[in-house]
Amino acid sequence: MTRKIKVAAAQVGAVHRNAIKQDTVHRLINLLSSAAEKKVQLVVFPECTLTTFFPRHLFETQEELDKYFEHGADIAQSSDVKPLFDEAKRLTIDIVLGYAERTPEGTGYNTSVYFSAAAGEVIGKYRKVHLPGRVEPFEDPEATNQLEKRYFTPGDLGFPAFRASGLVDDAVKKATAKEGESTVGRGDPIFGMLICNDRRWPEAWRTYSLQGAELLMFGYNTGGNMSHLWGSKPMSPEQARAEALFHSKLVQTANSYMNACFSISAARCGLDDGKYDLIGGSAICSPEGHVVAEAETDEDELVVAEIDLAECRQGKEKTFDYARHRRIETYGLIGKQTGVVEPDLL
Ligand code: CDT
Repeated sequence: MTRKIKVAAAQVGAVHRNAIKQDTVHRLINLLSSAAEKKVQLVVFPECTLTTFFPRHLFETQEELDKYFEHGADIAQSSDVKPLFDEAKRLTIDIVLGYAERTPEGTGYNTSVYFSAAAGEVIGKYRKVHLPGRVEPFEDPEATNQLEKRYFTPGDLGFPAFRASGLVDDAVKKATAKEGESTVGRGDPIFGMLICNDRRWPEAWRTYSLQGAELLMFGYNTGGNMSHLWGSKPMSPEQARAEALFHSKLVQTANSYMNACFSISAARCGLDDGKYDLIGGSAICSPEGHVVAEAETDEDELVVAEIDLAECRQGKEKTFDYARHRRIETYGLIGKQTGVVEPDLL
């Protein structure tokens, strides 16, 4: 049995602070057109795709900050972004889009939605749980800030896996399932979304794979030289960038393997405003931990692969057959302790 889908990461290069949102959306539509030419069924766009990565800036007024957020309950109806969703529907391509969400109640979230072309609407929503950086900017004026803890509230939706229809042939549905026959690995594909820093947290991946996730998708904005945040080990900007790329690939390949799922990562990259370096490295990984396709540039680029979700079965049924091998009676600390508590001193 095969469960093949043609998927793509839509990597997006520099988006400057003064970029006009409609122009950026136009770039995304161009990427979608290339995807259609290649018969891609699912495209993943980056974190906060629609603007520059604004948490690096300190804004004086709420009005200035709010220009970077999408307002209203349904992103697919937001006037600036609707053309992208309309085009996705017209081309019958599902999309994942990351954006800054301001709810009608005024809360700010770093959000991704899943738009299903078959359903003609958003069927999945995820709000970033792990917000990196700080509330207050650094005193050093040379430092690049990461003010996500200032501008966003941690996601309140958990890690909700969901199924999307219209992507694989012969998916077993509730109505067609035969009584007594296992439907595991035969229904519509099971998906999950993460956002950037979440990809570094194994608990997030595991919560999805416990729901049978076959494909995890995430966008990211990862600085090439964030020495103020990453640590103090002396490194050249080139070494720091190489290290950031290495860790990005490491967490994606390792977690794909340990959770027996495919993954797609999509970078916002390039030099925003000619000076803020973001790594590229968008990639599609297999459940055995291999990179099957990856970006070659730090610009707008479509990274395409045909993946067969049936390949998840090996890991899910052998090494990582959770029902047979997990020992939850020993993992209690994970659910009840946040920080580190060391053993008593000798
Ligand atoms: N956007 C985001 O989450 N970026 C962080 C880097 C900043 S913390 C040094 C990431 O984990 O890639």
